[in-house]
Amino acid sequence: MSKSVILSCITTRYLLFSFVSLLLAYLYLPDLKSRTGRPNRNQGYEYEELSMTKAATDIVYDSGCCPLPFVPRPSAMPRSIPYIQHKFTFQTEHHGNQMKERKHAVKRAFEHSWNGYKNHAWLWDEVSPISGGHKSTLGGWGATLIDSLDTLLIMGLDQEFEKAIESLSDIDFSSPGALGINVFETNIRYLGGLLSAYDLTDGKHQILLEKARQLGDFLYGAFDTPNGIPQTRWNWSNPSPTHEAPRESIFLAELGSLSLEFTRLSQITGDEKYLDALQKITDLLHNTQNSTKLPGLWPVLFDPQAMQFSSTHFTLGGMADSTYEYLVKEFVLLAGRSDKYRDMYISAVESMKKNLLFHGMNQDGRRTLFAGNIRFVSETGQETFEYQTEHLKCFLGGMVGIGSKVFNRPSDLSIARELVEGCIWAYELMPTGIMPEVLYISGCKNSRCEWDDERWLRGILGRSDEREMPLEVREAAEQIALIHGLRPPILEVADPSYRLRPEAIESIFILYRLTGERSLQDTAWRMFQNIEKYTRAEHGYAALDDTRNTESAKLDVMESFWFSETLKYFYLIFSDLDCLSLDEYVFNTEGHPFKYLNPESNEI
Ligand code: DMJ
Repeated sequence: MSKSVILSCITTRYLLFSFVSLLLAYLYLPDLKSRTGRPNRNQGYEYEELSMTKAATDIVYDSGCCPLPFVPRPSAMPRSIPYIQHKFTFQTEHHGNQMKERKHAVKRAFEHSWNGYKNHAWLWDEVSPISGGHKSTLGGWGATLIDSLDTLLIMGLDQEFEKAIESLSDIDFSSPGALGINVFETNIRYLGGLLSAYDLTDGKHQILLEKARQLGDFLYGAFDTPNGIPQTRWNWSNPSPTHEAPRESIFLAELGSLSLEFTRLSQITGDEKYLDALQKITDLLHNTQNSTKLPGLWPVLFDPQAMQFSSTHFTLGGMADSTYEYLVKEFVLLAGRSDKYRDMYISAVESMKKNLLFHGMNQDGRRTLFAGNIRFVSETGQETFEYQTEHLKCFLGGMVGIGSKVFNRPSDLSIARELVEGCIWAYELMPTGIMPEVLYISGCKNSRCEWDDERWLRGILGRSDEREMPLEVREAAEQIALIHGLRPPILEVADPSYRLRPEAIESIFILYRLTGERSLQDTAWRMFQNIEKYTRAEHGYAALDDTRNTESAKLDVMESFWFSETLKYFYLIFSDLDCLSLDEYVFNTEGHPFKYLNPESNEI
C-alpha cells in the first residue's frame, strides 16, 4: 500500500489536512496519478494487448490430458466507471476524535485475536479461541496468517506483518497439507490474501507474488478436466490429479467466485492463462442465465457431468451468494471490458427485484427489505416462496449499492439501503444485539405491509392462509413465540448462532462510503460493542451459540474471516475515506482489496 494510503488508514485527519495530503500525493506519487491517467504497465493493466492473440491450440493445463482452446474475450476496450464513493465535505473535530477512539477499539480486538493465533496456532489454519488449541481446516497452509496479511497492513501492525511475511517461505502451496481441497475457500482466502497484500505493498515483497503464483498454478490444476469445469471439492493426489469432470454437484457460489482472484493474478503476472481458465465458466453462466426456471437467476446446484443446473432451489444466500457479488466486481476489475458481466449483473438484479425481494412487516413501520428463496416442486413445478433471511445474505445491500453506482441505476440505491436496514433491524431485534445465522419473518412480497398481529401469529403456526383465528390457536402461537424467543415479526429462528460473520458490517461500510450517511457509523459502533461484549474469549473471539440469549454459551471457533473481513470492515468504517477508497480498490468476497484502474473516468 502506498505510504499515503497507509497513513490514511492509521490516522484520522481533518478536512484541510486530508486535502493537502491528497494534493501532495497526487503530485508526487505515480500510482495515484495513474488513477486518472494512462494504465500502468507494472500493475498489469495493459489488458488489451493480451486479448485474442493466443493460438487456439494452447491448453488449459499442460499435463497432456485435455486440451481446451483459449476463448477470445468479448470486449477488449476499457470503459469509464463512474466514481463510487460519496464526496464528503465536512467533519468536526469531535467526530474525528470519536472515530479515532472507535478505530482503536477495533484494532485492540484484532490484536487480541492475532496474539491468540500467534501464541497458540502459528502456521495452523485456525486458533480455537476458548481452549487455545489449533486446527487445520482449510488445506493446512496457515489460513489465518494469510487471510490476515492485508488487515495487519491496514491497521499499521508492520512488525507483525513482517513476521508473517518471513513465515511465508515455510509454506508450500504446491502440495496441500490435506487431501481434500476446497477450491473456493482456498481461492478467496489464500489467493485473495496474497494478492491483496501484494497490491497494498506496491509489489515490494516478491515472495507474495511468488506464493500467489505457486498457489494459482496449483489451483489451475483443478481446471484440468475434460469439460473445463473445475473440481471444486478436489481430492488432490500427487503426482497426477484426476483429469475427470467433477462427479459431485457444484454449488453456484463455488462455480462463479474464482473470477476476481484469477483475473487479478493474470493482471499482475501478465500471464493470461488464469483468465482463460475462467472463460468456460463465464460462458456457461451467460448462456444459461435466462433459461432457468427463474430467468436471471441460477439454481444453487450445477451438475458438471450433465453440464446443466440441477436443483430447483433459488437463493441469493449461502451456496449462491458470491457468484452474484462477483458479476459487478469483475466488471469493475476488468475496467468495464466485459459486456457479459454487466448484462448478467443487470439480469440478476432485475430478477431478484421481481422474484425474491420482500418487505418486512414491522410494528413501527420501519422500511426493511429482504431477499427470500424460491423452491419449485420437481413433479408439479409448483412454486413456494420462503420468507427467509440469513446473515450471509447481508452482503446484498453492499452489492446492490455498488451496482447502482457502477451501472448508473440510482433507484437501486434505495433498495440497497433498505436491504441494509433489514440486517440492522435483525441485529437490533435480538437481546444480544447480534443477528442470528438464519431466520424466517413475516413480510409482504409486492407492496409494503401494515403490522398485523394475527398474521404474525398465524405465520408462527404455519397457517398463514387461514382467516379465522380461534382463541386457543392464538394462545398456542403466543406460547411458541415465548418459548422460542420470537419477537414480532419473527416466525422462526432456524439457526440462532452468530459465527463472527462480516456481511452486515460489510454492507454498512459500503453504504456509508456510497452515501456519506454518518448515522451508519453509530450503528456500526453499537454492533461492534455487542460483538465485543458477547464473543470475547481468552484467546480471541468465539462464535456465539444463541443470539437470543444474553447468557449464551460460546463455541470454540474463530474462522479466519473474522480477521480478514469482520474486523477490517469495522476498522474501515471509522477510518478516513481515502483509506482503501472504493474508487481504487475492489474487495473480493473475503474482504481482500485488489487495486483496479479506471482509465478514463470523467465523473466528478
Ligand atoms: C466468507 O468466507 C466469505 O464472505 C464468503 O463469500 C461467504 N462467507 C464467509 C463469511 O461469512
